[in-house]
Amino acid sequence: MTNINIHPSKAKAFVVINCLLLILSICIVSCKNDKTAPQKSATAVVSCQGDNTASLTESKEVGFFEALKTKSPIQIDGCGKDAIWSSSTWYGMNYKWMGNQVDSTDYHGRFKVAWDQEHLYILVEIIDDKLNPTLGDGLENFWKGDYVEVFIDEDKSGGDHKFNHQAFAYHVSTEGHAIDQSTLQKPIFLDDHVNVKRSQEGNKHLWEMAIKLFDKDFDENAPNNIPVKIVAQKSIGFSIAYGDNDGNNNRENFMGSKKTHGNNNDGGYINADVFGELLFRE
Ligand SMILES: [Ca+2]
Ligand SMILES: [Ca+2]
Ligand SMILES: [Ca+2]
Repeated sequence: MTNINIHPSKAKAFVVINCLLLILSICIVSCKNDKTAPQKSATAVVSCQGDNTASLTESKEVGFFEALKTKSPIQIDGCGKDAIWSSSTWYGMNYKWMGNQVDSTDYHGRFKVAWDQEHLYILVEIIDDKLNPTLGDGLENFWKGDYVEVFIDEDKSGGDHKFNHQAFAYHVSTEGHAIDQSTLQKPIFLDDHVNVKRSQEGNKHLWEMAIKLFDKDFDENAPNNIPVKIVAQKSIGFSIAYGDNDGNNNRENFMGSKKTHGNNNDGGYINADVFGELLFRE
């Protein structure tokens, strides 16, 4: 038997180093677990919102908007700090489609649009006094919580799209999902179409999105649908809206980017005829 005498200060250092190694290994494991977690990302808790100025917001009754091309891909982090955003126009999404009149503390919404070959980018700024999770009452109530709805008709054909994919009504949830009705008449996740991150400062919420455009041949059962490349001077059917729920278990207001949106101003999820228009410019 060999006796090893270790100086007490060295023994202390040994214990401290072992503890640090243990903490490091736990951290590495939990980071790995995060990568494989099925949940979509929620809110960025960091304070990172870019445009705090009360810059002019343009409202467009007929819902015609223009997007400028970004020279570099936009970083989707909910921060809105990319260069293209500072040179893009704020458009209003404050036409009351459904519900009672709101004041600017209950709801106020505006958005910017930009593009590159791969994506339509949208920066949405919402003032909302109470944020309710979209899927708090289950997937079947996907339109009842707070959410941003993005309407896209890639070929501007108009027409019925309720249970087909010749146009889309993406219900972008607070949990980061993109939901629309399937051909089997059930809500499904189309998360591959919309990459979204949110940030929050007080009652102001930024939703930053990169959206791939899919045409009428999109097949929800096929693994490899190919998005459409965006080019200058292309235009698409487009509207955007916010469903505001402040805790009454329903959509209390539906506020949109265009003065009217079809039957009862709730025609967008059924008929692409009612959408406005978005033009991609250099
Ligand atoms: Ca509200
Ligand atoms: Ca279409
Ligand atoms: Ca709300």
